Amino acid sequence: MKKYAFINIPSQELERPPAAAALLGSIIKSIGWDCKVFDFNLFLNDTVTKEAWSELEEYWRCKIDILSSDAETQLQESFRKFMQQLDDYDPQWIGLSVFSRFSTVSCYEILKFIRPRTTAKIMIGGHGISGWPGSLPNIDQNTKYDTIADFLLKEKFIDHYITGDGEDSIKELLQGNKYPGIDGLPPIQVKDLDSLPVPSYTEIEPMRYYYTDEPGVYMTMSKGCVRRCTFCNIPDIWPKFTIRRADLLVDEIRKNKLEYQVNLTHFTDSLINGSMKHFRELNKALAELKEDDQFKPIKYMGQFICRTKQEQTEQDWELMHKGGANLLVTGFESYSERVRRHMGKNYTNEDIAFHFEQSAYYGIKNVALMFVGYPVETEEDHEYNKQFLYQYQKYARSGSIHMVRWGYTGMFRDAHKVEKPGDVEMIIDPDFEDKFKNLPQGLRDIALGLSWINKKNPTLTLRERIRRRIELHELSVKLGWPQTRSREELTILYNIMKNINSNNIDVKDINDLEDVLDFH
Ligand code: B12
Ligand code: SF4
Repeated sequence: MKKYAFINIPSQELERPPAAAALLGSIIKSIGWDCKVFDFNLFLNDTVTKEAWSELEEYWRCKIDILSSDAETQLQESFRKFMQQLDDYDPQWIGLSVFSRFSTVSCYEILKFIRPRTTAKIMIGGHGISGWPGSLPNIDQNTKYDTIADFLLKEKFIDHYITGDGEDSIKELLQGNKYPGIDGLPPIQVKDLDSLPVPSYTEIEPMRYYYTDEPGVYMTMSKGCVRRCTFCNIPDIWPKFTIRRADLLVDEIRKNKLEYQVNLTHFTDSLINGSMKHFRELNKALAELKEDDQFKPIKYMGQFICRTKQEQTEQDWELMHKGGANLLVTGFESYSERVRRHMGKNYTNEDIAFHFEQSAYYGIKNVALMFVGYPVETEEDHEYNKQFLYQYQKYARSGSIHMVRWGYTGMFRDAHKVEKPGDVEMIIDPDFEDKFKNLPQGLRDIALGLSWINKKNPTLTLRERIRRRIELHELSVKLGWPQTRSREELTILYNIMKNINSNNIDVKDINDLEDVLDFH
């Protein structure tokens, strides 16, 4: 029987087992191969000191360009031990899962170690592989490559790569076929979510992870989105909204409870209430399951859209409560209706009030995702965001609003995508390369994403966006709003500002920024 080693790599949360490994592992087995999942992320965490782990996390996230000799030694030692496990398994194929742009540095480091020491064929996949190759540290001559995957293939670190969904393409590649997504062919979405095998956690049991409250697993109910908000890349990645049958989801939830003692399902969907019909069906089936005492603790979380009052009823909220809705990560984006309308989000502030009221009544928590410095945002719109913090402070204090996230201040992969005749005409800073030449390479595409100005709203400079971002941060702290990922975002903004040449920002601004970095 042919053997495949599926390797999960940093940087990824240690909260739950990696979803791609559990799913693709089962898919590989479904074609008659043996597949063993190795979570190198967890392995590394177990084998290096706390200090080295923190430093490595900074390295993966491109905050530092070089490792200290101690961290480097520990990393190499960890690779050596890990290689022993791989050798013991002796696979014909190795696959690395590159979760996001923060996994590309680790991918490169691992390949540098593994490639000369194995005869197995190597493939990579995951969202991170389409990143800009220059974000890898200490690579100079890479402008001739389109993506990290392209660079790694042409420089012979890998034999193949798969972009986009891996469910169908990985089977095709292993069976020697050409298929969309493989080695640069444009990818297509997974064909049928209902016919996929159930993910397996045998080698990555949820109990072994560092969960905050209780063990959980990720689960995909749908891909794509029913909306097309101007700033969002989801419709580009998954042009079609596809959804998996509710009864199959409930079967999997039941199985995860019985086999792995898992109560919490974290849906990976762009939005779990994309289809109200399907969402009602799911909640109804979960509510029935939860009538049995052993399944009572079952609950779920996921990304959610705020809907208008006409699209929902109070009974929907009651049903969600009965079905185990626990945490909704909701993209409200802005408290200015004008800004939201431009984005393509057409609910009113009254609808937001209804959403929070119902959430609070039924004990469902929210994470509010917000967007500071959207290209049409004026000072008046910014004031609305401040008002949001005052108006809903009671929910933030009571825990019904679990956290707020203010984000990076308008970071676009393709700034021209948000253009609309009349009010958005984007200009990318022509001096970008020169201004940011001292920036750590890994932050370059983030900085580039921020280096725009809307010709129709020219006072909204990067500096002004960051000022608003900091103001909202400070007000959130003052009013007792818990925040998520603030440190991460502000440190990156700080690094970017610090490395701008002639940016007209005086030292005081930077010191102020440093002050706010010191928070909970
Ligand atoms: C849940 C989630 C999170 C969670 C959990 C993250 C974790 N596990 O550590 C949280 C909220 C913490 C998070 C954080 C981040 N995330 Co996130 N996240 C997601 C989300 C919603 C689901 C991911 C998931 O588990 N999907 C289900 C599994 C089965 O799919 P998958 O891992 O993508 O794998 C599929 C393919 O990529 C491919 N594949 C994967 N591995 C392999 C390996 C091989 C060999 C092959 C052939 C194929 C293959 O096949 C799989 C099946 O189709 C996605 C969006 C989405 N809907 O997918 C964004 C997403 C992955 N995140 C993204 C980003 C940017 C981030 C952050 C960098 C954000 C930030 N600025 O901090 C961080 C980085 C996290 C980290 N630890 O480094 C981007 C990645 C884009 C990119 N090019 O980098 C996405 C796509 C969102 C987006 N709209 O752009 N994230
Ligand atoms: S609703 Fe959310 S996931 Fe869908 S397009 Fe808008 S921002 Fe993206």
